[in-house]
Amino acid sequence: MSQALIVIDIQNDFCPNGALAVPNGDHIVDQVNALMRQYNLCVLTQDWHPKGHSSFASSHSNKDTYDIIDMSYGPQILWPDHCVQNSEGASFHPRLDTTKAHLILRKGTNPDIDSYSAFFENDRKTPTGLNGYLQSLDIQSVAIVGLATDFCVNYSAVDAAHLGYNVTVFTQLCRAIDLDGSLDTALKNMTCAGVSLE
Ligand code: VGL
Ligand code: ZN
Repeated sequence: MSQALIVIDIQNDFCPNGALAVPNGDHIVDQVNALMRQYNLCVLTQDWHPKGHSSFASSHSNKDTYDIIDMSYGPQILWPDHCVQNSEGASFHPRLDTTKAHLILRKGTNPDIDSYSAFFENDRKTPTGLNGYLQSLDIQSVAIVGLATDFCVNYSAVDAAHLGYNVTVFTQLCRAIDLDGSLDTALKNMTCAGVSLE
């Protein structure tokens, strides 16, 4: 059975001192590098927002970071400006071994829609193309690691399970933002969707 490893958003802005720092986000890098050597197919995702992205609190008047607003596609948490295209914060962590990547998928590029999942934007229907890519290579199983457990890893894993992949998330190789219990909710969502948490 063909397997792929999907490495989610190991970027400077999600690591200590980054704009949307995930506690200990950088602690997983060396083990993720080692894990990539065990897979024949590795996909890296990169959160890649244009300046003024609609998911940034700074793009809305009278809104604070972590407020939730109603977008046409549903509720959206407002984030600090992060992973702005071509910025240092959007670059991969300097120790991440990007030479192992077969595909680097940039997401969140549409100014009007956020994209947590590697498969669909937050409207839950605009595809990123990753499903077609994996299908064309006859991949049936995916393992997922990276940042953050409760947002981009969670959404990617749940979508992958719904698309019919066998999905494993290596939780030790993920780190969470954990806003208002979001980590617990994410772990439950993933389990409900049939994702194996290891
Ligand atoms: C992420 C919030 C906003 C993530 C990306 O990678 O989990 N979270 N953009
Ligand atoms: Zn983002």
